[in-house]
Amino acid sequence: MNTTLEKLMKCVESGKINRTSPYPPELREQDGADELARKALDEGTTPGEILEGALIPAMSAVGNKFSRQEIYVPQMLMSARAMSSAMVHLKPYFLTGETKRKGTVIIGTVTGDLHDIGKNLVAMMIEGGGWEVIDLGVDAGPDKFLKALSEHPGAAVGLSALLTTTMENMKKIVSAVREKNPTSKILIGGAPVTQDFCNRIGADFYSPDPQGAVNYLNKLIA
Ligand code: B1M
Repeated sequence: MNTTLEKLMKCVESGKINRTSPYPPELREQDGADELARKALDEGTTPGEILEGALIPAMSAVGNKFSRQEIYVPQMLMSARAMSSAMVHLKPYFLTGETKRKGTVIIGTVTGDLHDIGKNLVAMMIEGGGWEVIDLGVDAGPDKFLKALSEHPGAAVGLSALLTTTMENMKKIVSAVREKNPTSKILIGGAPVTQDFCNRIGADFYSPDPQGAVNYLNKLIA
């Protein structure tokens, strides 16, 4: 692996977004994920190599640390932001189809629910895992998911809910998706959601944290 990718990986893991980011102190006034992703491209590293060689392993390490409760939400958010600042440079190559992603995931917080901090984290971790993410935002109901699925046939669907009242709305979305797109996999999460609830509404997978969602998606294409 070349040194630019090693530095990029370290910046994403430690949440250093760009040169002006003060954290971590030992990297102060050095390039961050933003500048290093640009540099790697200028050196001739392909977007796929940058994703596979730096961003995915860094986000995977961060996700696993979070699952083991070795780091907290703010640290994971900083890493996700660093990853996003690198992704800005890679996105044009994905949009032209020059570089392929693993697949597409349509994600949203369900009908009636405005909580999006956890959903955004999950979306960023999935993107960092090499997937294209279509984010429907908050208060997303069956119609929005079906419309997005018609534009991205075969995509997986991710549902998030934070309220015991709105988690019940997941069932309607699961039924609508099953009826029109029976092959689409549906994963769910959010603080009040449980494995029992997942079984009850007929979703395919429940994850309590972002890395579990990424691992599940990766297994689908393994
Ligand atoms: Co609200 N709120 N809130 N709130 N809020 C809770 C959820 C609550 C537990 C607070 C409480 O009473 N103790 C409570 C719910 C009670 C219940 O239903 N059992 C509650 C309530 C009642 C409400 C309102 C009804 C309050 C009111 O107006 N009376 C109202 C509802 C508005 C609505 O949605 N219609 C409301 C509003 C708000 C704010 C707008 C003020 C704000 C949201 C801001 C935003 O999201 N942009 C807010 C917040 C911030 C919270 C708390 C404090 C924090 C939620 C959060 O962001 N957690 C929360 C109390 C708490 O949790 N301490 C609370 C951090 C986030 C990283 O975790 O979202 O769980 P989380 O996501 C995790 C996992 O769950 C998982 O991965 C993430 C990272 O680990 N995950 C997935 C999430 N989605 C996943 C999807 C997956 C896989 C994993 O696959 C697809």
